[in-house]
Amino acid sequence: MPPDAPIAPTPRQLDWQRLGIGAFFHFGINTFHGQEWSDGTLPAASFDPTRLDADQWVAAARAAGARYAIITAKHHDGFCLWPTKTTDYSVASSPWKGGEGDVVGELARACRAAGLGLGVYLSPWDRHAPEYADPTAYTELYAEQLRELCTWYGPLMELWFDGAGSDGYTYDWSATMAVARQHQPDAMVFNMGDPTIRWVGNEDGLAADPVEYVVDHTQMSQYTVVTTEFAEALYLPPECDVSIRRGWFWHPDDEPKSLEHLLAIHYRSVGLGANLLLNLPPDDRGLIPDADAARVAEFGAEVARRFGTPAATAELAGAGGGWTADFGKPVAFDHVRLREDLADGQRVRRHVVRAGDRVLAEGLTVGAGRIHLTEPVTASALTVEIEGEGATLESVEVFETGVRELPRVPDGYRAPTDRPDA
Ligand code: FUL
Repeated sequence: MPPDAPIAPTPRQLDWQRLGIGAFFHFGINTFHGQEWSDGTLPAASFDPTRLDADQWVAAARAAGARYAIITAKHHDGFCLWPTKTTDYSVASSPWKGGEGDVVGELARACRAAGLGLGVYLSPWDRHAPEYADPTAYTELYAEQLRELCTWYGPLMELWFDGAGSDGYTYDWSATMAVARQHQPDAMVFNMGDPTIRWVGNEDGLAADPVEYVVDHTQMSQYTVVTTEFAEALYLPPECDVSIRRGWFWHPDDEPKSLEHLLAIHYRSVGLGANLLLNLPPDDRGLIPDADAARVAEFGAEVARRFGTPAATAELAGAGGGWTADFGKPVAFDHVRLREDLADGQRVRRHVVRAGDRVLAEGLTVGAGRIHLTEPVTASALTVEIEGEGATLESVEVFETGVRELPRVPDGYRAPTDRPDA
């Protein structure tokens, strides 16, 4: 339920929402064993990418339209991709670069060179560390791991805390958050601790209308129905994580999703005002496979073709519920993108877009950016009716793409939160 008074985002949250797309890199000991969740006993000696090239990962991320990248610095198996001093279960014990390598460091450098933000995934659940059996000892270890990550690699824009496997475990989040606050106060915090962004609630990359930025709880994981309730409602915009493949980690017999599927995910995440975090798993050579790199390039190019350059951006006039979007001349289009002014909070509860008397599009959330496919139409102005106390439109743009049908999410991928008509 929306709170009575809108809750405003921080400028950092707004910046993050404007980034739109991020790339996720699941890479680690699992990559070399065809596993998703190994149990912390696989030998560090098996981590040995022959051609690891973080610039190639970043090039794929950029081709996908990503503006930030998040790496599984430590997944549930406890294997660390940086030469941590907290455990010997890390790259330092592997043959890769004679134990002198640092995957997080290489990605940090590549991101910096390409102007991408860097984030780290540090799994709270740790199946290797003996300390995990003792929450007090583990809190210390975990805080120290986060401290290393927060102080060795320059600015981080996101700290990704995955709830999987943690049910029933009591973490001392105050210690962990103190580290984050001290060293990376601007980083977004995903879903646990003192979160500033939240999980969308499925791993299919799909939001559903309405997309609420203000919530009083979040879901923790795909595998349980556990939720975290907050004492008060918080502004927590969602991030839609999904892998380009079935697996989060690379498997030799897996393959990338179709272009249509990826485009459908885009409409259902970015097109609904949520961020998209697209996982691109590097293979056992340490490279994004050619097929995946080619697919994201197609995806990024098609998104740019559709929504890169508007056919027109409207001059807006209005206030309250009734707005006129004037293009100054007749414009042909088949998509419309609306944005609301979020500086004081999310306020639009419902919207209707009309050309004359014809309803072209309607829905609930506008938020950071709402994309509608419309019938092909030529119009010099639109009217936009919005409901919501104090709601203000920021922009109305139209696009001429030649597209007549929304791409479809294949059966078997539809998230439980889907409404049948969404
Ligand atoms: C889940 C994990 O269990 C998966 O392995 C993956 O990391 C995904 C992003 O989050 O909760």
